[in-house]
Amino acid sequence: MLEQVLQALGDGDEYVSGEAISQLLGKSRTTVWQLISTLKSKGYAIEASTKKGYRLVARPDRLYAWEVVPRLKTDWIGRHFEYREKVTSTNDIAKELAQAGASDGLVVAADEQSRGRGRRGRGWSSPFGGGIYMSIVLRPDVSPREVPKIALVAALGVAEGIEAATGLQTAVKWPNDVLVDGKKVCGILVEMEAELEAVRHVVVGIGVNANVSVDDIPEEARERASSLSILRGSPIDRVQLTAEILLAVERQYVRWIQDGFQTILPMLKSKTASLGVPLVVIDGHRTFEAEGVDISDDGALLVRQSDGKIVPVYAADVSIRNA
Ligand code: BTX
Repeated sequence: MLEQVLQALGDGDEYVSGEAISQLLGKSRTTVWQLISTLKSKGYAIEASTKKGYRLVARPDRLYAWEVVPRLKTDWIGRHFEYREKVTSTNDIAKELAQAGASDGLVVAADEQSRGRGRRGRGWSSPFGGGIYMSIVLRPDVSPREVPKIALVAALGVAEGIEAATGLQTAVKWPNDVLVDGKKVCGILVEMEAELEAVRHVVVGIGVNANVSVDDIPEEARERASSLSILRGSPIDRVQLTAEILLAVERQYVRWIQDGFQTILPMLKSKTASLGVPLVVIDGHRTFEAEGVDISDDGALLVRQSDGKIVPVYAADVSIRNA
């Protein structure tokens, strides 16, 4: 119903009479007035004039489903969009919904996370309204061994989406970060539930520092991380960014499923900041210096150790070493 009132109000160029909205909705003037009050309580600035009616002056910077869904250009990802103001972690909610049978492509988004998660038990700072915190439920018909590739497929999509929405140049840091000007602006956390040979569902959690301020980036990460608004020098429209990211992630995901990882690889390699540069690799308990050489057909990062030997790394933490 709120969505319909917003549609009736249009882009706010003109006043729309209460009578017109009431007719459009088939509801009483009192109901229209109540809906307008609800919209105001959700952050919409609406001018009311007894003679002219209502005029939408400003929309809140929120990831409400009725804001995001009309701007989606995807075929199926995000068409079912669950917005929550504040959650522990969108990955947790997405996982619960997936276990309860949520369909392929469901997106859970929130404006704040109290326990945003990174990889290996690390945290992801998720201040209110600062970032995009969302999780996509996917049900790919692939073997669980293939699933780690999804982080790369998603990272490529997010990188493209950020470029489309902001005009900033992006790079992918293997396996799950997106960088702008060498700074981490996005992290991706892929979690799955699987049986021996079949994937039940995958949850792709995407955290993007859109309008996050420096103070909200954990101190230990400040040197290596930033936000899109800081790097571009102007605020980011999170709704538009969300729509562009979902479109590009869907495009790359569909290419991977239909045409195979090889079709993604050239693009991925050309966008990967981890190749041809000195790296520090933390692989389990082993930390070593190496040079990024290539990404293999199975998504591993191939690195040249100091003894010249080229080895694959699969689930490591890799940082680019300042020469
Ligand atoms: P990661 O393990 O690669 O990165 C986590 C590390 O990054 C932390 O240890 C910290 O040093 C640093 N860090 C924490 N918060 C930020 C931030 N906002 N910006 C930059 N650096 C930061 C990356 O893990 C995966 C993150 C996924 C986040 C999404 S948000 C939606 C979904 N829900 C959820 O709980 N996680 C995912």
